[in-house]
Parts: sequence; structure tokens; C-alpha cells
Amino acid sequence: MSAEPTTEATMILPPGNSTALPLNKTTIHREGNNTCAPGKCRDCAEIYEGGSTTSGVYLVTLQNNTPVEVYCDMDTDGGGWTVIQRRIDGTVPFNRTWEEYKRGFGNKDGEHWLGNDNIHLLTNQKDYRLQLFFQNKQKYFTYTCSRGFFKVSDERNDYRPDHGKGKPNSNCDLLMRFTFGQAFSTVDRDNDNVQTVNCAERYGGGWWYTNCGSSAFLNNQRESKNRKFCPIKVKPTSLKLKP
Ligand SMILES: [Ca+2]
Repeated sequence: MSAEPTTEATMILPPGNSTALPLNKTTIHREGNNTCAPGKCRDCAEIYEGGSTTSGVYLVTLQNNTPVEVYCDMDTDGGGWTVIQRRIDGTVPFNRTWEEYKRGFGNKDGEHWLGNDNIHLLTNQKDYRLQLFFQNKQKYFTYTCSRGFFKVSDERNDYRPDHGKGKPNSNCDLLMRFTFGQAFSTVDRDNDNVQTVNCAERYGGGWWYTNCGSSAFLNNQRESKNRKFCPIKVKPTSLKLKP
């Protein structure tokens, strides 16, 4: 990784190209000549536009003057993607409480959830496209939602996502369609539509569960096999946003 011009804002760690990330190595970098003041950019797209094109953790300032460290994917699809979820190998557990999902958890330079409050603030400051990255068997998929912009409501409204009004018309839209308007659920808060089961508890993840399936695998720790619920071997995933 090359050294960049020094200003005050921080950037921490390398590329978003998935599997073999050095989770424990954290390198502190600096932003380039940004059009926004150091640390005051609102997302990774603004940081990228300012000339910082190395993937890693940067400081951004969200609505209400909220400073948050985010992982910026500067390599995929023109760069400038703000990562809200990332998994690599399952080192960081995702079967977390409401409070943990609210605040976020994990390491920004490795596996993490950005936090539902932060995702709410981020998605309501501009119009963002959602991109999903995941692996199925040996294949990698990068899907970008095209139906509309991804916005998540606040805690009072249970962090419900809005994907826009149109018909689902991409693989991303189709995969995420059941999360539309759905309240977030966690092991300790069952907001799903299955009366007899807490999907978050059964599958070991927090998500916008409608029933227990569909896109929820992105955050799950368990899957059903022969009527048993077994640990998943976690493969690389990420959820990213870009204006
Ligand atoms: Ca339920």
C-alpha cells in the first residue's frame, strides 16, 4: 500500500478483495486532497472523489455531526463504496442483541456490522444504491440493486428498509425484496412474520426477517440441514452503499 499525503483524517487498512485479509494488522493511513475537510466527508464516495483511492477504514461524519469509522471499498465498480456489513470467515459472531446491532460490532478492518443507527443516518443523507457481494459454492457474486435507493428508518420504526417503489428488476432487488418495509429482528427481539419461531434466534443472526429465509443468509450463523440447524461455514459477504 502506498503512502498518501498527510492530512488529519484517518484511514486504516487494505483491499476489499475478500478472503485473505490480515485481520489483526491495522495500518493507519491518511486521506488525500479531499474536497471535504479531513474526517468530514459524508461517505466513501466523497473520499474517493477527493483522491483517496485505497480501500481501507476511513473516518466519515454522518448526519447530526456523527463521526464514524467505515470501511471503504475503493476497488470494486469504480470505488467509493461505503461498507455496512462485511464477513470473511466467521471469526466475528453475528448472533447479537438488538443493542449490539444498533451500535454496530466487529472490526472495521475485518468482519463487522456498521450499526443500525449509523446505517439509518448514512442512508438518509443521500440516495444510495445497495450492492451485495457474496460467495455461493465456489462462485462470487456482486449484485447491485436497481429498483431504487436504499434507506433505513430509525429505531422507533425498527430500522425498516425502503428500496424504492418500482418492481424488483435485478438479482439484488429480488434477493432483498422480502426485507422491504420489514422490521429488524435480533435474538432478543422477534419482529419477523413467523409466529412460532424467532428466526434470528434459530438462524443466529440479526436481519430484516420476514420468514427465516431469503437474503438473511448474509448475516446468519446457522442453516437448516435435514431438519437440524447446523453452523454455517461463513464465506465472504459484504453490503455496500454508493450514491
Ligand atoms: Ca417470530
